[in-house]
Amino acid sequence: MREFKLKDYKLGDTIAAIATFPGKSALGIIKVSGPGALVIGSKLFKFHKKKNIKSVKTHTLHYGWIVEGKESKKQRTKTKGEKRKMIDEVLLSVMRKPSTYTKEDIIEISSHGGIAVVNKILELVLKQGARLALPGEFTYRALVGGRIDLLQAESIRGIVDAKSEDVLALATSQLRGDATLKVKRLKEELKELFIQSESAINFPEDELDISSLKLKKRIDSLINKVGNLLEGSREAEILREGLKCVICGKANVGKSTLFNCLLKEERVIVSRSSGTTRDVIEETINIKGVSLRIYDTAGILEPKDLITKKALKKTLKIFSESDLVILVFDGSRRLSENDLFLFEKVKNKNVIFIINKSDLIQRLDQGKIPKDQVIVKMSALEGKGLGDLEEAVYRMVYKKGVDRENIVFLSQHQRHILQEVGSSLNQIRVFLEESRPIDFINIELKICLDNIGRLSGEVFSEEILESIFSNFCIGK
Ligand SMILES: Nc1nc2c(ncn2[C@@H]2O[C@H](COP(=O)(O)OP(=O)(O)OP(=O)(O)O)[C@@H](O)[C@H]2O)c(=O)[nH]1
Ligand SMILES: [Mg+2]
Repeated sequence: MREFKLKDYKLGDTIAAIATFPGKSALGIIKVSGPGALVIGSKLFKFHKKKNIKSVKTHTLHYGWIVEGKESKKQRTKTKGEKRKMIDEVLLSVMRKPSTYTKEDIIEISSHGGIAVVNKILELVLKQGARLALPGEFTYRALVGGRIDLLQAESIRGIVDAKSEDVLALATSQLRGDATLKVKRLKEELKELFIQSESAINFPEDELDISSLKLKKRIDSLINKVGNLLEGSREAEILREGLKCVICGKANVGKSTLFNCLLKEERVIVSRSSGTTRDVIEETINIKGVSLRIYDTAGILEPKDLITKKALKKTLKIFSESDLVILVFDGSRRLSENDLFLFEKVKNKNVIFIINKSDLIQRLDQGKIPKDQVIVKMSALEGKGLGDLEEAVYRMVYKKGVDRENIVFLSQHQRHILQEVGSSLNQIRVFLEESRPIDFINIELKICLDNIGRLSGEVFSEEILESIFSNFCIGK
């Protein structure tokens, strides 16, 4: 996480950044936002046809050149005779406030994608008075301008980070306001209860039946909703970061062959001798829209030398961090004592048992594999059964029938706040059981409401804003 403070986001400044990936590419985009954006454009951009940036319509695209040396009138006469340097042929977008991403004037210069040219244009923009934008600063301005709330800001990070269509679709629906609406409903329910508790305190003679069974039910339903959102945010995290999936098994069972088979390329060395893989190798694949970070590992048992010992240590580490284990067996061999040890090791894990080498005569006694386990028979060498494995992985991810409705992208801080809301609600539940005075419930409801406000950014919290925006890239 980058270190920065919210106070560094000075709102009056004109900010600029390279919005595209730094490197050789077809296009490079330099974004400028703020009160000085149009003036900077007018100084650096030479329209192909006689036009003036001040009079062009908003949200229009213009062809021309970025030039160096267009100075004030006085300076122009000084340098008379000197030709202005043409830097690059570009397209300029002009977007006037308030209908822009940041709610400020924005120009975007779309140049050729070379590193030198993009940096040169940025340098010229900065020379004209813009300052380099901090991570997430454009989105921060969208937030301050009231164009989006914090949940939407977090979804933008989800969109930028998305490695699969699935994640992208979920993040986009959050940007459209789905999560905002859910949190809003939650807030309304809490507010209603809070108001009721207030009047119960102020007008006890009205005998508002706040401690009734109905109230318990309402609190239970809220606890449930918060729990679902928390679970949904955990799922979102897995989807965003990619599921960690480790391929494990004894030496020579075909782990690396399976790894290559999943990648559909000869990525790692496969050989007849055991102990071929002596390190952990990571690659990312996509199965039906689920991003998987898969790891090929060294044989999990029988380290023969120092290197394999080290490899085993690494394997065990990645094993303990994994979300899913693909445990490979050689179907042409009988199960041994060591295999029973492996069964024990994966007991509390999400695991798919692979009986590999199905193209050979089968000797493995499938009946010995613990009951209710997902078993896939395949030949990694011939690619047979790969579809079944992919299907099993997909089903494993959505095992609990994840309610996609509940998936919500939250920052760590936001998740923490939601947990606080959950514990306040649980506390209220206890108070109700103990038939405590309504004041106790009232206080907890107030805490819940404040926390919900912090979640969407209605209540300002420096800590949350910093935690969200420090995860953004520069230029977003
Ligand atoms: N017949 C057959 N042979 C296979 C299959 N999968 C792997 N093999 C062979 O089994 C041997 C070991 O394969 P690897 O993929 O290197 O096995 P590994 O589990 O990665 O082995 P280590 O890295 O040494 O632990 C190689 O000769 C592979 O060609 C399969 O499905 N069928
Ligand atoms: Mg191997």
